Amino acid sequence: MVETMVRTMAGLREVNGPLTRRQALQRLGLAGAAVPLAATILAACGEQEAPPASAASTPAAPATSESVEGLTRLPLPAVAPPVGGREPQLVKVELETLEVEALIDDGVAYTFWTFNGTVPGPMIRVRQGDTVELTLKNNPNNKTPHNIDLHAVTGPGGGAKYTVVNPGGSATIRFKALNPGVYVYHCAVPPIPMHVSSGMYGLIVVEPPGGLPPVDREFYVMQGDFYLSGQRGQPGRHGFSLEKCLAEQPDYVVFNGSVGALAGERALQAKVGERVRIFFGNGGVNLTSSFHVIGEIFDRVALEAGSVWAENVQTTSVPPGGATIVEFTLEVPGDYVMVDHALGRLMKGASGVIHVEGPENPEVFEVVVPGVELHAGH
Ligand SMILES: [Cu+2]
Repeated sequence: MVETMVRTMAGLREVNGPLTRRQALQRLGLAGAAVPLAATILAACGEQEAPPASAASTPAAPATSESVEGLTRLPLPAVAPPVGGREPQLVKVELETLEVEALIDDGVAYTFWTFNGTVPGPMIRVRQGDTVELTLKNNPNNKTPHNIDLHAVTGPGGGAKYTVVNPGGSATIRFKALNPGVYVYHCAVPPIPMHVSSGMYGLIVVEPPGGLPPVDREFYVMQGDFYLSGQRGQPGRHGFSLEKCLAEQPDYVVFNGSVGALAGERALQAKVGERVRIFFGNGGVNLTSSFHVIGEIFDRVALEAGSVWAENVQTTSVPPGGATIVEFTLEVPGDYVMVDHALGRLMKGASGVIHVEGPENPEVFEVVVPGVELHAGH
């Protein structure tokens, strides 16, 4: 049996729109909460309150500002459906590389290099023992050759050597998914750090026989660090800074391609009583993530997305080119903020929200005498 799993832009969830800085902060809970949230965390660490991500204190670099009118954030990729209990089969996957200019922050555009126009690229989901036939197309409007290295591939270069395609071209490889787990895929055309840190990464989930245990909700989140010409928050159109990349000093560290990509109307949604699973990957290209959900404890974590599960974990380490699965049950309603707990990166955009609705649960959490509310005013 041959199942075709061709992924196109039309199959992706179009949920993005331009946000003002205040809207983005509000959606992050930052206008009244995300800056205070950061302030609270920093205060708890004995640090001074830092300015928000875009409040660059240094003068803007010249010659990068042009209008970003008409540009929006990238659309978000969907979670691929579970494999279930089926037998191994041939699975066909088609990816297209797209170089696309989009907002990484309010008023700040970056030329992303992508798989299928999203950051991360589409989630590929197969069963252990499947043979995957992967076709990589390079959009004719692109300027650069691209390829793909999948960490789920057993073979030279993870497929990269034989999938280099010029604009307008395509290449196809077949590989057997030998090992279960969650694996990063990425472009590996030199300069590799430029391709990867411009957004060319995604996850391939290889489920074990019988599939992963069912949960109520699944989410797909990837962290990435971005290095721009010009300053963080500087309005205009920006390219890539190799100098900053090699110095490992990103302007932005974000989940799913932009500041506020998973906040406000685009926050992840769940209900009290549900069990959720996050497939979390780190595209990097440089920073290791200390992945944490504020106000939750991971009931179990697939360490480095391998076959060993740890229980009752607060923060899990996810290296560049690595991934994890975290699972937890939601007992109390509210907004739960996903962060890289290297919290300086919070000011560079590394947060996203899980919005949980449902009845209060005073046995688990109750406000007895509230403190004062934090306000964003300075
Ligand atoms: Cu590339």
